Amino acid sequence: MARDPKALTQKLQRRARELGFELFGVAAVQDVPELARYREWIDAGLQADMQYMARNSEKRSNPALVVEKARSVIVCGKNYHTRAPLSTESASPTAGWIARYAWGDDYHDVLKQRIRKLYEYLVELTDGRAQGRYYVDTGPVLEKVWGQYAGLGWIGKNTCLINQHMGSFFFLAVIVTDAELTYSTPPPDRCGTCTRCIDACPTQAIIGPYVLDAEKCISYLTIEHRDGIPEPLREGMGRHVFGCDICQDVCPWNQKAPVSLEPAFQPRSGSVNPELGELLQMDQENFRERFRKSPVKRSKLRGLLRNALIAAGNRQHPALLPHIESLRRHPDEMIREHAQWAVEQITTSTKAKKEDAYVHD
Ligand code: B12
Ligand code: SF4
Ligand code: SF4
Repeated sequence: MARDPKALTQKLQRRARELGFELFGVAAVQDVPELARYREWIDAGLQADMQYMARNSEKRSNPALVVEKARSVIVCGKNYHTRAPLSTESASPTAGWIARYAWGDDYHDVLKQRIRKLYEYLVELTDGRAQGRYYVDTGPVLEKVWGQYAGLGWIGKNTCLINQHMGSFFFLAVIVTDAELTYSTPPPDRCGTCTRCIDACPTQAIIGPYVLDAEKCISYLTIEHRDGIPEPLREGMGRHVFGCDICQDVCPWNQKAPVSLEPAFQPRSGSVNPELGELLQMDQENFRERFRKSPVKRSKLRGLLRNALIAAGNRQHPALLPHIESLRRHPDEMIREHAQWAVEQITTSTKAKKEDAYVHD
C-alpha cells in the first residue's frame, strides 16, 4: 500500500501511461482566479442554451461539493491528433467537415473505461481509504482549469488547453479525490502576442482573448443548439456539419503536434471531408448505422441534416441541388426552411455567375 503522496502519485502516473494517457498531472484543490472568470462567463450569458453549464455552477466552482474534503484533481490527457488533413486545407467542392475529435469512436466511452481503471487503482493503492469521482467531459468539473493547474498546459486565447509538446488536440479525463498527492506546476501562458485564432474564427465567436461567446461558436451551433440557426450566422458556418477546428488548426502549437496512433480515434471511412450529398440523403437507419458509437450521434439526424443544408447552401454547388430539393418536402418545418434557404443560396449564386459570364463575353 502506498501512503506517501509522492510514491502514490508516481504509481498513478505510471498506471496512467499504461492506460494510454500521454499526459498526467495533479492539481491541488484551491480557489483560483479562473473559477471567478467562469462565474462571470455564466453571468454574462455566454453559455447560450447550455443550461447545464449554469445549473451546476456552485459545484463547478468548488470540487469539495463534488467529493467531500476533495484535495486533489488528477487530470489525464489523451492525444487524438490523427494523421489526416486540417479543415483549412482544400477539399472536394461538395464536401463538408466533421471536427477531428469526432472522426473515430466516442471519446466519452473510450476514456471513461480507462479513467475508471485509474480510479480503481487509486482505491486499491490506498486500501480503500481514498474516495473520489471520475469524469470525462460530462461532470460538474472545469476540466481545462484543473488541467492547467495540473501542469498539462495553459488555456489559450482560443480557450483550449494547449500543451507545449502536444498542441491542443487532446481530450481530458479527471478524478476528483480526497487523497493527498504531489502537485504539478502550471506552465506559463505561451500565446504571447499571437492572435491567429481570434483572427481566423469565421463567426467572431472569440469576442476577446480567452473569452468565447458560445452562441456564435460553430461547435456550439452544430452540436449543442437544437433549433434553427439564425440566418446571419449561417454564412460564417462554411462547410462545417459537426464541430469546428479552425481556431486549433491555425494555432502554431498544433503545427508540429505528434500523431496519435490510438486505434479508437482513427478516422472511420467517410468521416474526413464527408460528401454533403451522402449526408443529405440519410434516413434514421443510415444515421444510426453510420454514426454508431461516434460523437456525431449527439446532434441527432435532425441536427445533422440542418447543418448539412447550411453547408450545402454555403458551398453553392449545383450538383447538391437534387439532394436539397427533396428536403424541401420534409415533414419537419425547420428542415424545410433550411432547405429553402440552401436552394436560394445556390440558385442566386448560379444566376450571378451566369450574368457575370455574360457581361465578360
Ligand atoms: C461547454 C463546453 C464546450 C462549449 C463551450 C466551449 C468553451 N470554451 O468553454 C462548446 C460547445 C462551444 C465547446 C466546443 C469545443 N469543445 Co468543449 N467542452 C465544454 C465543457 C463541457 C465545459 C467547458 C467549460 O467549462 N467552459 C466554461 C468557460 C467559462 O470556460 P472557458 O471558455 O475555457 O473560459 C476560461 C478561460 O478562457 C479563462 N478566462 C476567461 N476569461 C478570461 C480572461 C482573461 C484575461 C484570462 C487570462 C483568462 C480568462 O477562464 C475561464 C474559466 O475557466 C468541457 C468539459 C468540461 N467538463 O470541462 C468540454 C471541453 C472543453 N471541450 C473540448 C473540445 C475538444 C471541444 C472542441 C475542440 C470540439 C470541436 N472540435 O468542435 C470545441 C472547441 C471550441 C473552443 N474554441 O473552445 C475538450 C477540450 C480539450 C482541450 N485540449 O482543451 C473538453 C475539455 C472536453 C474533454 N473532456 O476533452 N465545448
Ligand atoms: S471552434 Fe470555430 S467557431 Fe468556435 S471559436 Fe473556434 S474557430 Fe470560432
Ligand atoms: S492561435 Fe495563437 S493566440 Fe490562439 S491559442 Fe494558439 S498560440 Fe494562442
